Amino acid sequence: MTQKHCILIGAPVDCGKRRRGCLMGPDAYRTAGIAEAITELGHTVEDLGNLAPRQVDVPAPKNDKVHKLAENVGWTLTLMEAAQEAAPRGMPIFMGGDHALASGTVAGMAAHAAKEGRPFFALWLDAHSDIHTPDTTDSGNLHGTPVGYVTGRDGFDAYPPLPAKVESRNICMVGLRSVDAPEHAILVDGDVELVDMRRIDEEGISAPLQAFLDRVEAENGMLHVSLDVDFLDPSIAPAVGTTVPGGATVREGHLVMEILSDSGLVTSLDLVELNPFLDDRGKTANLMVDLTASLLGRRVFDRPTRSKK
Ligand code: Z70
Ligand code: MN
Ligand code: MN
Ligand code: MN
Repeated sequence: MTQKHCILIGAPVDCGKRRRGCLMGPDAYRTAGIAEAITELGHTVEDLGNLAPRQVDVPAPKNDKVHKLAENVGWTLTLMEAAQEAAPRGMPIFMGGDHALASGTVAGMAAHAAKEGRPFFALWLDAHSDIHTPDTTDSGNLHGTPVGYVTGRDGFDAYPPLPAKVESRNICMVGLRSVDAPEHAILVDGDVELVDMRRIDEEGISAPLQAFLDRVEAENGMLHVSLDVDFLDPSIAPAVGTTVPGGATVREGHLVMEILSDSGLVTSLDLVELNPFLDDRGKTANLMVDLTASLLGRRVFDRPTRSKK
């Protein structure tokens, strides 16, 4: 694959839910050797260190369950700006941090794509759909809302105005197995591409992914990948606050990353929801780094591997 300049951006966001620990994520990825794994593949790496949220005042949320609104808005501002600063220079890799960070990274990357005059697509690898709004969330955890924000749903008045709305038909969610009722209601009437675990079991993970990538390619789109640890099965990726059984296997995870790598379409990546406090001797951090390496071209063999008769 062609050489990339990868820009590591530490986003120790821990305000998107109550259970703490994701703030240690960026350093766990560094400890697991993310920079070395990338340079080994022939790419260059720059590490911007860990960012901090902008300090902002916000009005009290209508829904009093909402947790740490001001800090979430502050991170959104910081990361929206960081994405737009980094994107013209290389491939940003946002090391989370919980999934609330995607409000900033996705909005920022969408703004960058709009500036380039290219359509923007997002691949959401997650057990959850994260399409709540601050009004519909029952948990009050804003890591369940980034897709709601970037698609321009109502209820985000405290957040910065979106520089560029993401078209819901340009989002593909893969790995779904935990969707709340208000999210279900939006999704069944909408045009987000939905690949739940049943569809993966019946069709395999490659066919629906390839169909989405064909669209991205046909439209010369930019593609952001948002990888939530809970996309993976908790038996192989235990370092996550919300474990949902029945997730992707090691092999499905790598296959997705290899197909993405072959496509050459990915322009930015989030690594989210890693809680190193819950890990088992670094196994989840190591797996996330291995998946990143597959996305950036690591292979056992280049295809085809069948013997030539
Ligand atoms: C649920 C909520 C969520 C991630 C959990 C869960 C949301 N829909 N997102 N883990 N990444 O609380 O809104
Ligand atoms: Mn998520
Ligand atoms: Mn999730
Ligand atoms: Mn809920």
